[in-house]
Amino acid sequence: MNIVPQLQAELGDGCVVIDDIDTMEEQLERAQSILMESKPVAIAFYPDILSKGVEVDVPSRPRPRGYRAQDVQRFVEEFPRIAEGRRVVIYVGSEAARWPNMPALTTQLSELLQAPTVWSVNGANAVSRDNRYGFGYISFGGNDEAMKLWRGIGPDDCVITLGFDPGEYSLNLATIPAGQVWSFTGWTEQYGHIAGEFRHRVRGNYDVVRGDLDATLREVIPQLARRGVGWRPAVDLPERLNTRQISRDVREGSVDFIAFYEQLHQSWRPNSIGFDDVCIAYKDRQYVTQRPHPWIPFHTTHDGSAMGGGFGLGVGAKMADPSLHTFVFSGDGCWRLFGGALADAANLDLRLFIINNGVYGIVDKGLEVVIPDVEKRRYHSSLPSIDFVGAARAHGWDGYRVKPDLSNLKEIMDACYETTGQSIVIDVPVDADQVIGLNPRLNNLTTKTYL
Ligand SMILES: Cc1ncc(C[n+]2csc(CCOP(=O)(O)OP(=O)(O)O)c2C)c(N)n1
Repeated sequence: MNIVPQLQAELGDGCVVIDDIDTMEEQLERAQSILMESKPVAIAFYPDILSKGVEVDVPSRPRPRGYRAQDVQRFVEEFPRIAEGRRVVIYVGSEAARWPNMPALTTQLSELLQAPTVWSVNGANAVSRDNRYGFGYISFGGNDEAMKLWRGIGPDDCVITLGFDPGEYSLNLATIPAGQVWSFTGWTEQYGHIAGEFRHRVRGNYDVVRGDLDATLREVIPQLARRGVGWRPAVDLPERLNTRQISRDVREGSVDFIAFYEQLHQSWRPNSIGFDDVCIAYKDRQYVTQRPHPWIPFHTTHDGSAMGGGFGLGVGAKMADPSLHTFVFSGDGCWRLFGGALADAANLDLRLFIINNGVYGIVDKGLEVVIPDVEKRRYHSSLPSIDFVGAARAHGWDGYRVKPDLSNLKEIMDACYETTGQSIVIDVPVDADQVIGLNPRLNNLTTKTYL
């Protein structure tokens, strides 16, 4: 099977084919420059290349960093006048999470502008949990306060986007109905852009401030502070970001998934990283925890949304930096897409939680909305159960099953933070009917689209 045309179709220049050993350095340099633009790369080697010995020297060449001075100048001049007396909302997207020190910078900006702040699930990594102006995650698995705020935005409001996640899971394909949007970005060819911009996703005025987000904010914040930012209406700051009542009454043998995530949130230790696969974890974790944790950035796979991708990200992260405590949260359905690869990752010290609810849960709950008249057995969503601890051991991993009352979760987390060299599967029994994070995407879906 030739997968190169498929990779070229998906990644364009990011598909680097090495078919001539003499041009390998050049090709790897090209791959590096694409990665420096935060874009994905797949390298395909012809088989006869793989069998040759070669010395390559491709030194790391960081891309030039900075911001466009005239954009910053214009913003600091115009902002106080345009935003005078108006509410300013900050939206933090995943681009912001690329740069160091962003949690401190976003807090400074929120404080300076007295701006309620929301974030996409990957943008959360650029937000501090101590940001008083934090209203929460929006859209898929979004917090109630953040959703109320975001849905209430209208022509009188201004929005500052730090990065722009245009996808279905972050903006639900909607345009931002604010009267004024300033889009801060250092990227020019982002997914979903038109001519390097997101003007088509904004109802009112749209201005771009170009530059690396950390460099731009380090310039903008002191300049605005000196000039003054004008008057703004007072904002009531929420302490708790959720208001829905969710049943804690779960099927016998299952954990209360809210309590599970609350306890996990207290258990993280420094130098951790987490990945959520395409399962309820990628909407329920952020709903329950509300704010990011400083010791564990989390990345979810909602952009491609291909089940099993979270496992690959976890393997990649661990191989790139073995010192990172690496946690993957996947579903019992997703397992079916990577289970055969387990033996190859047995000695990676990976930690894999299987959120085991016995169904393709997102599909099962989604179809109730999309095709309400079809009887449930035709969803084909129930999954024959697997002994995940047994399967883990059979593949050279260790395995644990979380007790319904969570009484062994502390012991499991202690084991997760021991670096023994052996990977661990943790089976988490969950009741599929305990619906926690919401899925606003469902309202867009019809029988002509795919879940
Ligand atoms: C490769 C792939 N196939 C199908 C889908 C559609 N899909 C989205 S979520 C989902 C169910 C996932 O099931 P599971 O891993 O058990 O997680 P749960 O939703 O139950 O938490 C499916 C089939 C997808 N996103 N990717």
